[in-house]
Amino acid sequence: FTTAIRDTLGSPSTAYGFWLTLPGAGVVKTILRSTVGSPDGGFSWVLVDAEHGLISDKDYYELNNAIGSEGASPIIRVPWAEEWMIKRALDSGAHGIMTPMCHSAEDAAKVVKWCKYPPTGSRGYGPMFAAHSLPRGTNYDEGADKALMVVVQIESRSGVENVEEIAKVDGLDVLFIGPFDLAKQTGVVRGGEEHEAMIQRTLKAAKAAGKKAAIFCVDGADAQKRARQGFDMVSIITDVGVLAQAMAQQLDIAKGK
Ligand code: 3PY
Repeated sequence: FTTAIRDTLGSPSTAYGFWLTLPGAGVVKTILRSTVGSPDGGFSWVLVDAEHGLISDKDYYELNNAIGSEGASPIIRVPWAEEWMIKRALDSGAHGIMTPMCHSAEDAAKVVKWCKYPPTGSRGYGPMFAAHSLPRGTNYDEGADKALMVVVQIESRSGVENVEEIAKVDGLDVLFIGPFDLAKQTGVVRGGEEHEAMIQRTLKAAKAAGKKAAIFCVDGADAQKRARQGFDMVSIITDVGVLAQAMAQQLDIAKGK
């Protein structure tokens, strides 16, 4: 089987997604439906943020089904790169996993191993609900290892220093830059020259190894810039970012400001 995100990444188009930090199917379905009718199909993925968002593993099943039913792929960012956390996210129907803070090829190889069934990896077996976010009739057991996306975040000094080795790890699909943590962890200015050099190095390493490159963006203009630079997957903004901005703007209009 395949997924919306894998299909989009296999085509020349950029995969546009957004950051979900709020639980509840209503929020995510409302956002996904806002792009219905968009000529290029709107969003192909949603990052379900269980690291920093208000989302916990009890929310996964509902969110995965809601996102899958709108023709997009749920990618769960687990709180940390831990085998049991990855297993619970995949068993709830995530189309992909993202782990924070990948510092080395060894870190990346562990994540791949935890995402795949034996003999390739060590994922425990129990996908009673995993196919519910996929079309009826999906042969989950047969296709899971190939179809589900393995994504690691590059957002530390050692992550960037080892990025060429990380990119070569078999079974890894995407190197995802977290620009905020990258700046904090390395002590450089976000948006400054050094920061940008680390971003470009990661992009280049991903491409050289035949992997996909992704980045978190703060708004549509930022996302457009990154897509033009060759990033395969861009997150355009967060759910709460849009809510806060739009509410403040409408209040200003109402008050004639
Ligand atoms: C970062 O920018 O550090 C991220 O992980 C995305 O929010």
